[in-house]
Amino acid sequence: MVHAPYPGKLKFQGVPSSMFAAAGPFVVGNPERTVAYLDPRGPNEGFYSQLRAILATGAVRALCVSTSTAAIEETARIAALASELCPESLVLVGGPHEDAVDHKAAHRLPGVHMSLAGEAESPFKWILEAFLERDEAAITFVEALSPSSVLAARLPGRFTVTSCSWQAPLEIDGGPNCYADPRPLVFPESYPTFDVFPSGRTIPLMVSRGCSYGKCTFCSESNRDGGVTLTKSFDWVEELAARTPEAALYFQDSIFPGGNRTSNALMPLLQRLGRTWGCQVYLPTLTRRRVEELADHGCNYIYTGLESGSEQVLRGIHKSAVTRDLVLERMEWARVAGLRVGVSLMFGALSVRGELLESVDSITATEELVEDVVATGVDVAGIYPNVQTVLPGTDLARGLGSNGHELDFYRMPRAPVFDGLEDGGVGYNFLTLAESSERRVDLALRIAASARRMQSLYNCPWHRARRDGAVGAESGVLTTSCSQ
Ligand code: B12
Ligand code: SF4
Repeated sequence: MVHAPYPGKLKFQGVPSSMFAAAGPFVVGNPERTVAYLDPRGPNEGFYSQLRAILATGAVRALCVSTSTAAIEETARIAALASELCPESLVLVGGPHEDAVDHKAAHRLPGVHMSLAGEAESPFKWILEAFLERDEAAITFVEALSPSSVLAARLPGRFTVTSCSWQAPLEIDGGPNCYADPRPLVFPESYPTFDVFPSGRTIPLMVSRGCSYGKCTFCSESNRDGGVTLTKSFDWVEELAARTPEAALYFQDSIFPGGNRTSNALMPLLQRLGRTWGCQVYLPTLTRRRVEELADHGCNYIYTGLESGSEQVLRGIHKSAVTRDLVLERMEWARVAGLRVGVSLMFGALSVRGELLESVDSITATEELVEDVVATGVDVAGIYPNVQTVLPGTDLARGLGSNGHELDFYRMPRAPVFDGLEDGGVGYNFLTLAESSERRVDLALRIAASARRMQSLYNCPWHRARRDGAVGAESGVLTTSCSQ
């Protein structure tokens, strides 16, 4: 399993939860097989020589790649390497890019035999098992696999299968996915360090899927149907924590879920564990009581997207409830409760029609908002400036498409001026979308300068470690030692 390297600046050292979720049922169901993973984070040459060496051993029967859109050119490079070094091995691609994009990877990337979008757990297991039980080359296997044989397997979940030897993708609705619970089935060999927490290690985990708000035009999360799925039980959180004593917990759910079940079951459990923990929040739904509840149960860090200080920009990206007054009120509550905050900003916003919403005035408004946040006295762990990147499957991408900007999500344009930002150096944004004008270039320089200032003033040690290149690769064998 390979988590395709992200060629920009990584916001978090999380665990590749998408990839682990896809692989979980296969790993659990095939204990005699070895499933190894590589998570290089960035596309360094060390990773490619390690991959080359592994593929050249001839021991890899299947290479499964989980890719984001930004990493798609790296995925193409990985598939090409596999074709060259182990042409008989099956190359299977999936992940956030495949889930969202119209043109599927098995039809676009040479060397990819099959790709899976959506709830891939059951088809992933079924395809790999079917391939591994035969002793044949991948191309022979995929050419013999017909859409009707996949349909006949009656696999649960909603997913799309694409084969390089079929004309069109096959969309399947097999009913409820029996693996929808966010409870992890497989685990990495070690966990990363988040310097916002005092402990040496942090366990990233999720107890829900989806976003309770889900309306932001630039976010793929908004387009997932079915709302929020909460885990059925929380007892596994305790087992997970016990695997790494002393580690902090970081809930990487898009938005940490609220409601009675989290208050009555999860919060007391977290308090009992006595670990520090953090989570991601949507400020408009954060009441004063909720802030106190988080702090009283051991939470010491919240991360949130403010995006912009301009009302016009917020309206244009459908996040207008995150007003300046609301932000400052919530920051004051966080200060009183003793919570540290991490703040994400998004410069360079476009409307769904493709008009540039950002201006010198809106940049100034965002700078003022940041100053006002800091002036509340809340403990700011970091300010993370991004540039809006167009992701496939979003309202933004669809709107741009109907306004004459059909984007090829297999080609990632670069904007070196944004390389220092968290997001922006890779992909389509207001600068790389079309011919750039002098006004857009000036604005880009202004954004880059503003972002640099914020980063130098307010960034936490964890950010500095990444900037200095301290983020290493992660690799190992997937284990399943928690009770299932
Ligand atoms: C947790 C999380 C992270 C974690 C883990 C990332 C990961 N993909 O595993 C961390 C912190 C590392 C992370 C980083 C980033 N993330 Co993120 N992240 C998420 C989040 C909130 C949840 C992902 C998750 O675990 N979902 C639950 C699982 C079960 O569902 P799933 O992801 O759909 O996975 C299923 C399928 O994709 C498929 N599948 C997955 N992998 C594979 C592999 C194979 C071989 C197959 C066949 C199938 C398959 O099966 C899975 C099970 O059904 C999502 C939002 C979301 N709702 O998905 C954003 C999201 C995936 N992230 C996003 C982005 C942009 C990023 C960053 C680029 C941000 C940044 N600048 O740092 C980086 C990229 C990292 C990288 N190396 O590629 C975008 C991706 C959009 C896109 N089209 O690429 C999302 C969708 C949010 C958004 N903005 O819209 N992220
Ligand atoms: S940006 Fe955040 S709040 Fe908006 S839809 Fe995506 S996950 Fe939800």
